[in-house]
Amino acid sequence: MADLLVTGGAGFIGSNFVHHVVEHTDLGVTVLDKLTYAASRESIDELPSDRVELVEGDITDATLVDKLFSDHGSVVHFAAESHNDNSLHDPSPFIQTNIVGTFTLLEAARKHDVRLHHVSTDEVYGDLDLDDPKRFTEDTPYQPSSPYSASKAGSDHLVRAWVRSFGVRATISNCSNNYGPWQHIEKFIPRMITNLIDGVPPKVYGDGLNVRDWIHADDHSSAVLRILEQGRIGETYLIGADGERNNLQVVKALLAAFGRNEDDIEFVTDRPGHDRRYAIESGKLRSELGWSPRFQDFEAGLADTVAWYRSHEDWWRPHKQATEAFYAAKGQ
Ligand code: NAD
Ligand code: TDX
Repeated sequence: MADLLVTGGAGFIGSNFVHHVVEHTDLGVTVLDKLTYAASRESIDELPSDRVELVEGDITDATLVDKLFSDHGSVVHFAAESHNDNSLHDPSPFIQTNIVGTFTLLEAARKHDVRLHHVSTDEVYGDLDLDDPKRFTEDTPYQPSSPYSASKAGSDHLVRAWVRSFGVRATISNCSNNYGPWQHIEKFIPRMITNLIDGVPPKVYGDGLNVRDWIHADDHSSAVLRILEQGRIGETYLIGADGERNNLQVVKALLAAFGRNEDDIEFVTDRPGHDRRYAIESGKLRSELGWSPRFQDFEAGLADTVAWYRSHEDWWRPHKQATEAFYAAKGQ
């Protein structure tokens, strides 16, 4: 019996988390993943087979979930539809996976008294104004803007209700924007890096002044592991690494890394309902659980990420054309 079940462990952050667990603990891991377009077997293929097992399946499959929960003491739940632009195009899989899927896991956690950590996003809090000195805290009211963030907010509410009504042993974390290896090229940073590799200008939505609070996926992983091991049941922890940058700053850093003119940017159609700014105050996690991020220098982490995409072209190249066709149809 493996110790830990990780849903979505073949996706971007889930696979980084599985690597982190293999490197920093003795735990055995079962990955439950539907292997959607966003997943990649390659991301976990090279991990030792006596430590990591992949089960291909859907978190909305109650029979499969029940069986896996009867065999595992702890679950970390990453599986989700994760891309805002896709949720504006077709919200349906977001409701199914993010809400019905989380419900399915909660029912199994209740039945088998399994410890569950639910991975969520800062987008549940809506957005902040650019000149607002405030950052999100665990007490910020929920005000999601997109079908994606609304579905994640719904899943968070379900987890809290199952803790309070049924005594499920769960914790929640809400993290800011991640970057690092294995991120699908539909997302901002890998899309811009792979454009630049192809000699195509970065495509920035709207005026490019939208702010995201960047954290390396390995720091997100160390925080989740810490919460799983030491977090208080029923509590929510915000995860962030003080990485606020606007999109133009990120793109200019990438242009510099490629030795290109910093004005070589294409401004494209804005995202409907585009959140202006996210910013995380992670004091509770740091003071209560003693966590701190390892990647303190965003520009250095970005340079590592550029190098990773340069050396993993075989992995992303087959998806580039279809990804760009999706955006081109929307003027992006
Ligand atoms: P991702 O899209 O890269 O990976 C999601 C994974 O879930 C994929 O492997 C996919 O196959 C799997 N999956 C999807 N539907 C499934 C289903 N029905 N059953 C089983 N597996 C399914 O996403 P990500 O960026 O790695 O995000 C992981 C989690 O972290 C999500 O819950 C997301 O909301 C949260 N999060 C992401 C970020 C970010 O910046 N990417 C920030 C904060 C929180
Ligand atoms: O081509 C682009 N051009 C652009 O300007 C893309 C793809 C994005 N953007 C902008 C939109 C956002 O302001 O870049 C910013 C980041 O965009 P995404 O990578 O799509 O991330 P975001 O919408 O902020 O959501 C991410 O962080 C929170 C993850 O995708 C979510 O899963 C997570 O919950």
